[in-house]
Amino acid sequence: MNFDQLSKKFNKNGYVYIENLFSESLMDAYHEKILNHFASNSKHIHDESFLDKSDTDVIPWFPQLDGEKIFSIVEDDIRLKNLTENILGKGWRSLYSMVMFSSRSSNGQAWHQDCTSEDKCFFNLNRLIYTMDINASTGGEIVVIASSHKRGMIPPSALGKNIGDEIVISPKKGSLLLLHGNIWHKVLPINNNIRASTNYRCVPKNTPDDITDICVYRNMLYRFSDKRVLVNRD
Ligand SMILES: O=C(O)CCC(=O)C(=O)O
Ligand SMILES: [Fe+2]
Repeated sequence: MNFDQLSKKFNKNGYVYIENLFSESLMDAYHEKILNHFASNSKHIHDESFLDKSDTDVIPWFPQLDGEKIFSIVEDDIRLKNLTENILGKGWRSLYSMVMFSSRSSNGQAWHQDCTSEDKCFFNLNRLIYTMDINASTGGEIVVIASSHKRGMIPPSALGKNIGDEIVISPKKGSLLLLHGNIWHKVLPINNNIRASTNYRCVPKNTPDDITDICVYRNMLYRFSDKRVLVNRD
C-alpha cells in the first residue's frame, strides 16, 4: 500500500476506494453478527418526521458498545491505522464503530454532508468497510461528487438535480471506502437484499466528539442531539 499516494488522492478527491483489503472469512464473521443483531432489532430509532424529511432509511448499531470484540480487528489493522495517520496527521482518534443497516426496498440516503464545513480543520473521516457486495442488483450504491469536500455547503434542493459529475461506487465485500465528512454523497435506494456497511469513524486532533451532530441535507440542516431542523433550505 502506498500511503502517501492514497493520502494525496484522498485530499484531492475527498474519497478513496480500495478493494480486497479484508479477508472473506473476517467479512463473513462480521456479516453473520450483523444479520443476527438486526434479525431482532430492525426498528427505526430516528423519529418519523426525520426519516420523512431527510429521505433517509438506515438503522444504526454500535457493536463495540455491545461487547462484540471481533469488531476491533479492523480498527486495530495496522494498514488502516497508517493510512488514517497519513491522512489526518498525528493525534487523530477513533470515535466509534457503527453498523448502518437498511432493509430491502428501502430508500437509502438522500444527498448530504455528514458535518458542516465552516472550519476546514474539523471534520469526520468515515472508514467504511463492506461485508457484502453492493451493486446494481442489491441497490444501495454510494454516489459522490469528487472534490466537493472543498466546495462548501451542498447546494439546496432548489438548485435542481444536477450538482456535478456523479461517481457511483459499488463496493465489493472486503473493501474499504474512505469518505471525507464534507463530501457531497448519497446512498441509492435498496433493491433486492438488505444492505449493511460498517463505519469506523475518526477525526483529526482537537475535533469535537459531536462533529457529526449537525448533518447538511439539500433541504435542511438537521441536529441529531435534539432532533431539530435548524434551517429549512428549500
Ligand atoms: O453506508 C454507506 O455506504 C455510506 C453512508 C454514509 O453516508 C456515511 O457513512 O456517512
Ligand atoms: Fe454520510
